[in-house]
Formats: sequence, structure tokens, C-alpha cells
Amino acid sequence: MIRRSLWVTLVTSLSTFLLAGPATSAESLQQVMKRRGLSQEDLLAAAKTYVPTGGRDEFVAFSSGGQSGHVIVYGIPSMRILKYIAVFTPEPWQAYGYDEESKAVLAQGRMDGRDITWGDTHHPAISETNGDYDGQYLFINDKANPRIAVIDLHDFETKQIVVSPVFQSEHGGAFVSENTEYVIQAAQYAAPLGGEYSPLERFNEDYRGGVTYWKFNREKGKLEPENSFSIELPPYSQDLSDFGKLASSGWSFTNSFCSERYVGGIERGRPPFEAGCSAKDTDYLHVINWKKAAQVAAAGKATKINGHDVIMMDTAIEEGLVYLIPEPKSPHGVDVSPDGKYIVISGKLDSHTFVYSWKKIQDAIAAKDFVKKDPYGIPIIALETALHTQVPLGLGPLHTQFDSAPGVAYTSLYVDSMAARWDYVNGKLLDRLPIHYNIGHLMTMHGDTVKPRGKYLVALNKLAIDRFNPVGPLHPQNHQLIDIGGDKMSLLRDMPLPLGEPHYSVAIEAGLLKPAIRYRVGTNTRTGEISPHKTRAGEEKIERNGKKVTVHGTLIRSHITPEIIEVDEGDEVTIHLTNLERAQDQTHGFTISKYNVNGSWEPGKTATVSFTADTAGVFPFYCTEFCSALHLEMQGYLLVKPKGYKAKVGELMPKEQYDQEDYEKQVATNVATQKTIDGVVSYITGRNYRQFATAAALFEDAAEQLEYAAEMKAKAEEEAANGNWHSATLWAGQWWQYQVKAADLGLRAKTHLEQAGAGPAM
Ligand code: RUQ
Ligand code: CUA
Repeated sequence: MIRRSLWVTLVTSLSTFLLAGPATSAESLQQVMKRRGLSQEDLLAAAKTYVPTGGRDEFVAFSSGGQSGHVIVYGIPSMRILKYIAVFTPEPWQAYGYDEESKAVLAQGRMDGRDITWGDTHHPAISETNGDYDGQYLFINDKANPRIAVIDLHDFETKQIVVSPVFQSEHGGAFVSENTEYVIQAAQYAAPLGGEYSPLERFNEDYRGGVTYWKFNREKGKLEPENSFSIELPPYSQDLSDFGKLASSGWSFTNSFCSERYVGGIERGRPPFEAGCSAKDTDYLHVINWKKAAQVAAAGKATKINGHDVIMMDTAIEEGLVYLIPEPKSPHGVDVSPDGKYIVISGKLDSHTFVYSWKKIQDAIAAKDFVKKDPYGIPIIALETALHTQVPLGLGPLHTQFDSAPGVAYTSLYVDSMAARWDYVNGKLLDRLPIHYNIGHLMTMHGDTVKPRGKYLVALNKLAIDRFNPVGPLHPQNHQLIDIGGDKMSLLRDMPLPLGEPHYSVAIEAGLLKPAIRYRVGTNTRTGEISPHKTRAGEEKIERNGKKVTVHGTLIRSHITPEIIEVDEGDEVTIHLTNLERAQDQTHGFTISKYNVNGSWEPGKTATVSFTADTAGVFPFYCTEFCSALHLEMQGYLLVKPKGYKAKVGELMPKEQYDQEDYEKQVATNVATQKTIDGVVSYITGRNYRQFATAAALFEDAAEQLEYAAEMKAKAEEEAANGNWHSATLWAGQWWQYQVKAADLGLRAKTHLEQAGAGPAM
């Protein structure tokens, strides 16, 4: 009974721990500052970003995870990492790419019959309603393998991957229209549309760029390839894009580089791409009427390429869907102002940032005020005609984000390693702040919406160099948090990111996110539907059909049902498990040693693992999440019998060892435990605990555990009545386990109520 006394100690020490207040430090603030060499500014920055233990951040950021193929979620201003969302790449903890349900999502991203096990994620986009983030969905692109993924922010899981039917690479995605009607994906490196071969000699004739508008069905939470379309564009290396908003609603903007149409060939003695692609002084901004384009596609005027609607250039020109405007050399970002009246573009190789006027562009289109046509016949509006102003901000300007103050924007200066704050309406530089080092994207709160929130700016830096403790030649990434609430920008904090390389990120007011804490029991989380393999307590079974063995099992603290799975060598085994927990954060894992089987089950989830039992032997399986004090005991065996195995005479399960005395001892313990529990319960029910969400949830969980305890009690008593003392003792032990869990939860609820100063029940 050593284990039992340990339990009591655990429960008591837990409650003492919870009741004791935080340890007080004898050191004064001044002493700490001196010891750690902190300045007043450091302290101020710390105070502006510190979120006390148990506290919450004001904003939640979603950052691209670059080559990791993931999305990184972190809080602002604390810059604490909250989650990695697996998108294009398997991730074992979330079991993404390990259970059959998530494998099916990754399989949607197969290309040319090939599994692609990574992605180069660049630009996340939060779904919008009336031009502002609504917190429902997140989209992100894969630059290397032209794909877009849909993440449901109800559970932060990837639900869908769509593959471009026409492009060989992309970059200008994902960006959403004001009501998330469409998600944009622009090609990057030109190639024949649809993946055909053509020699580089035919670059100008056969190679093409383009922009895809993926139709989003909000009710289903899915992109609809059948209702999506593309526009064929010249082979100009289309780059970043943005949707128009308010004044420029219905239009979208995509810039480009290498409009020189240079094809490289350094090994053939030709100057490299970088020289040939930056020879001209300007590239082209593509101005596209997407609303009209959608009508043109719907009217059947598109050509099918790989079953996908493509509006060919001739049609696009004829229908007045596409216009070009020269833009500064090798541009990167194109960003539409919150009112939709201005379009900001920076050329990496031009020290000016250009502001175009939507009004002037519109007037030029209406008046057919074009200077000439490009080699493919697309009308070109003169730069002077469309330009509102150009401002010398610094060297290597890249991306722009907006402030809550009207007319104020922030632009990253890659070469100067600075962030510039400026007035894009009046063309004035306001402030510059050094960044460490080489800033790429930058991001303000809701900074690309119709309603930027100001407050903070995050610099997504390309290099970290000497900012952190060295960890070898591959450095962490560095996101720097900047206070933009005052007259001058001030640097608050460095955040090392050990996952790279992030490009863009977006940040939403935390209160706009409403993630679930549990699933309806039996949910296939990747489809959101109830799984046909949902299994309730008591419905667990192992079935055989020829060589196929199917297990329907359940997970709940602290056991896996079934605990013994016996198969024959060569059997194909499928295990469907359902996590029956309703309690918050009670995830269970499941692995079978040496079979590369791994899964994660959040409360309510049903998921499936499968394998061929091709190695005979004894393979322990267990829960991989430290879910409870008896987590280590959440175990079982897969027994794979070798071909032709014959049981030896006398093979028996180990002998029974408990008698009536043991049973009675256990029952006495349980009765005593119940007294303690009753005391806690009456304390809680005597208070207005329902007004304290945390306490109420803990109490609810405790009540559930007590129901299980009652079930176990009934089983124990039934066995005892039949004189099966061994079984009766074990069931009584199980009854006690549930009591302990209930006591633990009840005590936590009680402590919470005491600390919160709960009053008497009404
Ligand atoms: S891009 S900075 Cu996709 Cu700007 Cu990388
Ligand atoms: Cu369930 Cu550990």
C-alpha cells in the first residue's frame, strides 16, 4: 500500500502548495537592477512587455515558419511562443502526418504523384469581414511548391491544402479580399502554365506568369478549386500582391520583378540572373479588376488548363481586366492603405518608396490614358500619371504596414537595417529606428486591414548575428518588438525564433479569437465531422476480417481500452481511438514501440493509426502525454504472434493474489477518502462557485470523476458479492483512483474560490 500513502501525500502537498502565496524576495528593485546591469529604459521596456504569470497577451500573432512549413503563433507584447501549427510538414506532437486523418490532409498537397514533406511558408492571412480580421480562418502559401493551406482558428488545425493547377512556383499569396471571397496566389518564376516542357529559347512565347483567385466557401471552411480561376500574365516574375479595399474594392494589385524577361545561363558565359533581372529602371505593377474577372470566368470565357479556368491574356485585355504601371526597380511589397486610396510600393534597388493614387489610376483607366502597350498588348499607364508622391525613406525599402493614426505608415529598410515611420499622404519621413539586423517584413496590429490598431510594430529580421547566446553557425531568427505608441519609436524586446525563416506575420486582437477547448466526442478534427469510428465507453472492440484487424478503443485517465491487442505476424492493424475526456487540456497520446506509430488525442477527438504487424514480438504501447499521476500506468501490450506459433502447455495468466482482507482494507480507505471529498464538495457548493469559470470547470470535471468512481464502486461490489476477491480488490482500487482525481480537482477548485474571495451560495 506504499503507493496509496504516496497519493495522500501528493494530494496534501498539492493543496499546501496551492495555498501558499508566492515567495517574497528580499532583494529590492534597485538591487536587482544593479546586479543585472539594467537601465531605467530596460525596466520600462520590461514593464511594457511583461505579462505576469497566468496573464494574457493583448494580441496574437501568426507568423510564417518559412522552411519549417509551419505557422508560429505568439503573444504580443510578451513575445511568448504559444504554438507551432503544422501545415505543410509532418509534426509528431500534433501527430500531423502520423494519424490517418491528418495524412489525408497532407495527401491533398501531393504534386505530380509525389509526397511533398515540407513547405516554404511565406505569407499568412487572417480571414476578413468588411476588411477587418474576423479571427475565423488563417491561410498561408507555400512558395516552393505552389500551394495554399487553410487553417481553422476554431482549433488551430490545418484542414485543407490546395495545389496550384497552373503554376510551377509562386510567391504572392496568401492575401484575402475584404470579405474573404477570394484568396490570392500569384506566380513567381515564369514557366509554361500547366507544367508542360518548353525550352528557355521560347521563354517569351511559352513561359507565363499569372494570378490565381481561390474561391473561399466560409460555411464549409474550404477553398473551392471548381469555383476558382486564374488570369494568364506575361512572364514577369509576379511577386507580392494585395487586395484593394473600400475605395479600391474589387481590384487587386500584384507587382513583379525581372520584367526584363532574362533567362540566365551563367554556365553558358552569360551574366547571371541577378544582373539580367535588374537591368531596367522599372518593373510593372499589375492592376487587376478581379470582380469583373470573376464574372468573365463565370460567363465561360476562360480556357481550361488542367481542368482549371484560366482567363487568357487576350481575353483579359479585351475585357479590360489588366493594366500595367511602371514601378521602382525590383520591388518587393505592394500594400494598399486602410482607406484603399493609396498603393505603396518600394523598390529594393531604389531608395524611394512610391505612393500611387487609386483615384489617378482609375481616372487613367476610364480615360484610356495609356502611354503604350507591353509586348503582350497590355495597356500601360504612365508612372507620372498614377503617382501620388515618392519619398526617400532609406536604402532597400521593402514592405509597408499602417498605423491607427491616419496617413502614417511604417516601411522596412533592408539595406539600412531600419524601420521608417512616415506620412504617405504628405510624403514626409517622420522617424527612423535602427533594427538588428536587416529587416524583411514588418507588421503592425491589424496593420493591413481597414482598421489598423497601432500600438506595436514587429520587425521580422533576416539576420540575428550577435543578438543572442551563440548556438552554432545556424542562428535563431529575430523578431523585434517596437513601441509605436509615442512620438518616437522605441525598441522593446528581441525574440529569438528557433524555427525559420519567417517572412510575414499578422497580429489580431486576442479577444477576436474564439478557439474551442474540446471537440464533440468522436470528432474527426481534420474534417470537423463525427468519425464513423467514434467509440464510447463500453463499445470498445477488436475485430478480425481475414488478415485485417480493426481495433475500436478509448482513452481516458489513466487507461487505454483495450490494453492487450493480440495479432498474428503479417496482420494489417488499424486502431481507431477516441479520447473520452471532457476536461480542459486532457490530451492523451498513443505509441507502439518500434512500429513508428504515434498519435495525439485532444478531448473528444477520434483518430486512427495503422500499420502492418510484420515483426513478431512483444511491443509495449503507452500514452505519451503526462496526463495524470498514473500516466506511466497508461499502458498496454501489442502481442504479435510469430507465424505458426503454438501455445505451450501450462501457459497461464499470472496467479491471483488478493483476498477478502485486501478488499475490505481498500474499501475502508475509499470510505475515508469519500469523507474528505464530501467536505470539499460541501465547501464548494456552499459558495457561489458558478460565478468563477475556472472553479466551475474544475468542479464539473471533479463531478465527472466521481461518476466514474461510482461505476467502479458498483463493479467492485458486484465482484465482492460473487466472492471474486481479487477482481473486487482491483476494481475497488480503480474506484479509489477516481476519488483521488476528484479530490485533486476539488481541492484546486476550493483553492481558487478561496483566493478569489468567493461569497456564499445564493
Ligand atoms: S517575402 S521578406 Cu515572401 Cu518579403 Cu520574404
Ligand atoms: Cu494519458 Cu498519459
